[in-house]
This record gives sequence, C-alpha cells and structure tokens, in this order.
Amino acid sequence: MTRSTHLETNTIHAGKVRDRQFGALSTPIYQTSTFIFDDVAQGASRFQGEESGFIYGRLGNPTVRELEQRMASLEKTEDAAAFGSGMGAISATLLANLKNGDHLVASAALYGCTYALINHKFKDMGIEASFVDMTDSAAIKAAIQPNTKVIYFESPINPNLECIDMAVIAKIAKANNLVSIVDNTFMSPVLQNPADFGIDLIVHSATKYLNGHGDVIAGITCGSSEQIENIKFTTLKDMGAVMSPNDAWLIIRGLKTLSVRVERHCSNAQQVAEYLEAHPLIREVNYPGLKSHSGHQLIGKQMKAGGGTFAFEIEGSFDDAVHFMNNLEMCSIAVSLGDAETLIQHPASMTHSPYEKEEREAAGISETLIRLSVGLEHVEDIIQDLDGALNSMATRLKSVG
Ligand code: 3LM
Repeated sequence: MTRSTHLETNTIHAGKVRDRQFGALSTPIYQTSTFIFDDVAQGASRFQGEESGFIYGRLGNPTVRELEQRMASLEKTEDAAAFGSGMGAISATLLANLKNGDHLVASAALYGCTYALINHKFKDMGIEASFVDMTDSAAIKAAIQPNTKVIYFESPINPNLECIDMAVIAKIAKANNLVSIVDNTFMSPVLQNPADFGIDLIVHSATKYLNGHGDVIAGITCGSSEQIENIKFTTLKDMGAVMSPNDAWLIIRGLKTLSVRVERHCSNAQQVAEYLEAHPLIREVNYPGLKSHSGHQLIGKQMKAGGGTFAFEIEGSFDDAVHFMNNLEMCSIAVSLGDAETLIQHPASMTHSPYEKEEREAAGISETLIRLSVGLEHVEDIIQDLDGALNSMATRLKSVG
C-alpha cells in the first residue's frame, strides 16, 4: 500500500519499503556512507542516471528516501527532499529558485534565522528582498518587480501566529509567474496542506512536530517532482545539508504518532489559551483557536485547528515577563516547539533576536511577547504551573507599584 486517502494511515504506511530480506517491521537504518556497485559499468550508469539505485549518502539513502516519500504523501505533493535542518531546507529551497540579480517578496514577520538569511546573507549575494505584510494583498502586488522570482511566507507566522490566506498568495504567485514557498512547521500536514491551495513548495523544520520528541534537528521540502529534482541535484547535492539515516529513522518513528500528538497538542493549547485569555494579567492571546484571533476565520477553510503553539502578551514590562517565566516550575524555558514537554521562550531576546529592535517591532514582535509550545502533559498541570507564575507576577506588580 503506498497512499491512502487518510492521513492517519499515511503517517504510518505511505512510502513503506517492505524488508524482503528479514521482514523487519521497523524501517532498517542504512547507516552507510557509500553503496557498492556490481561493476564499473553499473557505477557509471548510476552516475549517468540510466540505472536507478543508491550511489553515495549525500546523493540519497534508503532510510531517508522512505521518509521523503512518506512526507510527500502527507503533504500531497509528488516528491520531497530531506535536509539536516529546517534552515538547510529553507536555504537550499530558496537558493534553488534564486540567483544573483533576482528579487523575492517575503513576509515581514518570519522565524528569526530565516529573516537573517534573506535580509543579510542573500543581500550580500545580490538577491534583494521586499518584506511585506502578507495579509495585505495590495502591498504584496505593489512589491512585485520585473526580477521577482519567489514569494516566501509562514502561516501561522512564528512567533505572532498571524495566519495568511494561502489561496490568495497562490493566486498572486501564479498571475505573476512566481514560485510560492510556505513554511508549514507550525501546523504540520495534519492541520494544513498548502498544496491544496496551490502553493508550490512546502518547507518544514522536522525538528518540531514531525519528529516531536526533541531529539533531532532536521528539515524537509515537499513539492513537484521537477522542483524536488532541481533542489536535490543543485543545492542539496552541492551545498550538502543532508539528513542522516539515523535522524530519518527517528522522524519515521515520530510520524507514526503525529496525528494523535497534534490532536492532543491542539486540545491542550485551546484550553490553555482560553485560561490565559480570561486572566487579568494577560493583555492579549494570539491563538487562531480563539474567536478573538484574526486567523480564526481560516479554521475550517485552511487549517483544521489552531495548533499547539501560540504567543501572548502579559500586562506589564519586560522585567515582569522575565519574572513570570523564571517562576515556572514544570514548563521549560527553551526555544523550539512541538515536543512532548511544554516549552516557553521570549522571542525578542531569543528566537527573533536576529531582527533589529525596530524591524522586530514593525513586524509585530514586542518585548513582552511570550511564546508557549503547549506539550502533552495533563492540561491541568500546565495551567497550574502558569497560574502559579502569574500569581507570583501579581505579587511583584503590587510590591513594585
Ligand atoms: C524556534 N525555530 O524556537 P531548524 N522554520 C520555523 C522555525 O520555527 C524554525 C526553523 C524553520 C526555532 C528554533 S531558535 C534558535 C530555535 C517556522 C526553528 C528552523 O533549522 O530545524 O532549527 O528549523 O522557533
């Protein structure tokens, strides 16, 4: 069986290569750097692409290939390419579609390292970018130039959770002959399939929900066979940010529980977001699962639920935010998201520190914004921990002023 119409089945079975030698249920880890040819002619024909088969670990590996095929199925694309990190996937995918003299339109708010890559490194390489509010289609159209090749965004955006209507972006991209690329890390294919809305390439930090256990750094790009072949034979092969077979195996294992994990992440996040929204010391909760959030109207249309990660603003100063976070007992102060453990972090000083202060504020990332990746613990324990730290903050606010 290659592909079912049900994602829950595909997370376990799609692209599965049956082990005919020993009948192993679990995918074998092909921990090898190179592959032996029968003879010189076979080696030559593999290099020429005349015969299929593995050559060398940087050019492909059976364990990694199984993961790629499973991810292509989950994202409803023809193919996928695996990378050693989410940033490896993002940089290779963008550079396969951009060259010196080209221009891209990118979201003003992005994961910090993606922003740094586009705003700093690409600039040095002669690739210019316009950063725009992706909810404003007039601003996107106005930013397109004759040399624009790519439109790049996240939905929901890390860290402010703003949601972008993908059908609108895909329409603009097609009308202007641009390659549309979205980072789908926050939703995972369980909650949203950008290909359904006409987006060309989908990138993931597989470090997050896809693996889900906080023990791997990895990335994946999904798209058409033509695009993936281009990426594999240019920026993946020659820049070399490949995924290790061992990490591919861990992600294959993580994917088996992706749909049940994401379901629980979402229901926990919904309850925690509702608790925080009702708390007097919380100014705003940015969670698409809440009716008050601008992205809520896309639930049902574009995404199935609000996801497991969101951000909120406390009533108070930067120091109060620090005090609140330092007084948590169970939630871990750590970057990353999508793990079993609840993780909390401060974007302005951590994940989004690559932004200049003014750029960060213009992108809607304030000093008092806190991001929470709601884990799989019992929701009452998560809420109790947050409540304890908020009570401590209330005492502090009273004593300070
Ligand atoms: C984080 N994010 O805590 P890797 N795309 C998105 C991401 O959130 C990330 C990447 C790509 C965080 C990592 S910050 C030092 C820690 C939407 C990563 C990059 O290369 O696998 O880390 O993915 O927000």
